[in-house]
Amino acid sequence: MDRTYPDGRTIHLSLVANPSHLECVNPVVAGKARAKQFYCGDTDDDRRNVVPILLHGDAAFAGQGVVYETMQLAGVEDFNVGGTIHVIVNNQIGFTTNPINSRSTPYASDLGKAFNCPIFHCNGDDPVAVSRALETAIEWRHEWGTDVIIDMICYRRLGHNELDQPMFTQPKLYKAITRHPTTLEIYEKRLIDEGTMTKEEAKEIRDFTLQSYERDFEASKSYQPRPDDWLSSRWSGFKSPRQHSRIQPTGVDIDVLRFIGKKAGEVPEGFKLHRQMVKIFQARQEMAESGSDIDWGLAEAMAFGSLLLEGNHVRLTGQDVQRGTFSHRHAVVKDQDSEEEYTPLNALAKIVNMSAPLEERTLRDTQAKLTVRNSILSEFAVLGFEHGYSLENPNALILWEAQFGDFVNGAQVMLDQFIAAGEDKWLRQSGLVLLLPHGYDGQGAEHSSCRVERYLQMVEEDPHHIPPMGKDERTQIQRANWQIVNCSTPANYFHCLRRQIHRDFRKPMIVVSPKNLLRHKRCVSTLEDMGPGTIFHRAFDEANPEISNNPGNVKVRLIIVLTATLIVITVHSSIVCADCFCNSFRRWYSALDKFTTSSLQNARSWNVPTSLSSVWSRSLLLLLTR
Ligand SMILES: Cc1ncc(C[n+]2csc(CCOP(=O)(O)OP(=O)(O)O)c2C)c(N)n1
Ligand SMILES: [Mg+2]
Repeated sequence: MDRTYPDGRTIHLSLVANPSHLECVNPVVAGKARAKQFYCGDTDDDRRNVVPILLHGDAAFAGQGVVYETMQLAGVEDFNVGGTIHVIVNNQIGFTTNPINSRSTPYASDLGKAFNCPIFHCNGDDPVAVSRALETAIEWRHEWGTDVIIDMICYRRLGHNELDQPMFTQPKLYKAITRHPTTLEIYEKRLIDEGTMTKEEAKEIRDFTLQSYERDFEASKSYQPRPDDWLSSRWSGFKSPRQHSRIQPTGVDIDVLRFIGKKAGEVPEGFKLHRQMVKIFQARQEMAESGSDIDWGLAEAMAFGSLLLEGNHVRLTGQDVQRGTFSHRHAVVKDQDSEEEYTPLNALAKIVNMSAPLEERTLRDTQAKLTVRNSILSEFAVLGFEHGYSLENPNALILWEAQFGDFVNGAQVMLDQFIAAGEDKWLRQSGLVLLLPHGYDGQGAEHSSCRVERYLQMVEEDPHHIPPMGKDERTQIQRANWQIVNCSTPANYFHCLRRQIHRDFRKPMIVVSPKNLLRHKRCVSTLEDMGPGTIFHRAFDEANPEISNNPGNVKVRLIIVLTATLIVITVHSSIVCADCFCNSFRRWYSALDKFTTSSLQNARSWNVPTSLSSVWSRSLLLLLTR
C-alpha cells in the first residue's frame, strides 16, 4: 500500500503474512526489512527509511522466546535493521489468562530492559498520548537506531472470540469493563468539552469512518486472490506453479570456474594466513589449475562466485558458517597478526551497489556482494530472518546452514508455518536454501540426522500421480512445495545451488549436506562436470560396468533409499546413488523406515566393507537382486 502525504512524501507499507503462531513473524519482518535496506543501497539513510514495526499481545510478548531471539539480532552485523518499533497492545489478558500467570516480571514489556530499549508505557484510552509516544519512538529510532517499545495499556471489551465468555474467568474485571465508556466515547467527549469540535462534527467523522469500514468488509466477501498476486516489483517475469518453466543448463565456462577457484584460494599481499590455511588455499589453487579432484568446499565457492559475477547477491548465515562447522568452507579468513577479515569471493571483481540498475550490475568486470556471517546461536529467529530476507528479491541466493542438521528442529515453526506452506497459503515464493549436515558418522547423539523423513513427509505431492518427466514438460518441482536433495558429488551440489537462481520460479530447497564426504578423496568432481551444457542429475546410474553392461542379469526385487552410514551387501547387489528424492522414493522410504533404523544399529556387527561404506555412506539407492 502506498500513501502520499500533502508535502509530497510517500510511504510504502508492506504487510508480512502472519500465521497464527504468535510472534513467529518477528524475525521474518526483520529479515525482510534488512533485505530492503540492503537492496536500497545500505547507507545510513536507507536504514532509516525502512522501518520494521511489530504489533504484539502482552501475553505473547512476555511468553514467546522468539521475541527475545529476534531482539538479540538487533545489534548484530548483517542482521541489524537500525531499530524495530514494538507496539504491545496490552489488554492485560491472554485469552483467559491473567498477567500474574503470564509472566514473572511486573510489566509485559520488561524484556526490553535486557536490551536497554526505551519503553513508553501509555494509556490506550488517551489517543493523543499514544500518538505522541509513537512519534517520540520513531524519533528515537531514527536518532539512535535501536529498538523502542510502546506498552499501550488498555483492556479487552469482549471475549477472546465470539464463543468466549470472559465472565467465566474474570468476572470482577469484566463487570468493571462493562461500566467503562469506550475510548471513542471518552475522546469525543473530551474534544467536544474543550470546544475542538461540535457534537455534529464528531458524529460526521464517526459515521464516515464506520461506513468506510463497512464498505471494505462487504467487498472482502467477494474478493478473489489472483494467481499473480505474489508478483511484487522485483518478481515481475517470474512464473506461477501453473506456468511452465523450462530446464536451463547451469554449467559455467571453464575459464571462469578456474578463475573463481584460484581467487577462492588467494589472499592479498601481506595478509598473514595461518600455515595450515596456506596449504588449504594452495590445494584450492591446484584443484582449479588441474581442473580435477575439486572438493565440496571449492565447488560451493564456484557456485557462489559464478552467481556473484552474474550480478546475484549471495548470503549465507548460521552458526560458524564463515569457516564452516567442519572447517571446509573458509569463506572468510583471518590475518594471524591483526585478525583482520578477508573474504576472497568479494575480490573477484568490483562490487556493485545493489541499488544500481540491472545493466550495471551485470557488467563483465563487476560482481554482487557475498555476505557470509556467523549468526547468534538461534535456529528459530535466524532461519525466520533468512526466510524474510529471501522474500524480497528473487535474484539472490539466500542460504541458512544448521550447525548439525539435528538442530534445525529448534526452528520447526518456521518450517511448518512459512517454508513448507508459504507459497500455497500466501502466494509468495521463496528460493531459500537450508544446508543440513547429516550422517551417522560417529559424532554422537543429536549430531547424526537432519531427519530427512520429516521433509519427505511434508512434500506436497500427490503420491498417486507420477507427473510427466520429459525435459520439456516437467513441472513437478514447480508444483511441489519444496525440494529435497542429497547430493553425493560436489558438481551436483554446484548445479543445484545455481539452479536455484537459473529458473523462472523459486522454490525452497533442503540440502541434506555431508560431513565426512567434505574431504573424502573419492567425493570429488572435475571442472568438466560443471562446465558448459552440464546440469543437475536427479540420480546417478550404476557405476559398476559389470552390472551396467549386463542389464539383463539384473532383476530388481526391492529398492531401498537410505541417507545414512550403512551398506547392506547381499550376494548379488547393486548400488546406485540417488541425489534427489521424488514421489516414489518417498513412499519406499517411509515404508522401510523401520528396517533402515534397525539395520543402522546393527551395521557394525555386519562387518560392512569400509571402502564401500565410506564412499557411498550418505546416499544409497540399494538394489537387491535375485
Ligand atoms: C504460539 C501460539 N501459542 C498459542 C496460541 C493460541 N492463542 C491464541 S491467542 C492467545 C492469547 C494471546 O494473548 P496476548 O498475547 O495477550 O494477545 P491478545 O489476544 O490479548 O491480544 C493464545 C494463547 C497461538 N495462537 N500461538
Ligand atoms: Mg493480551
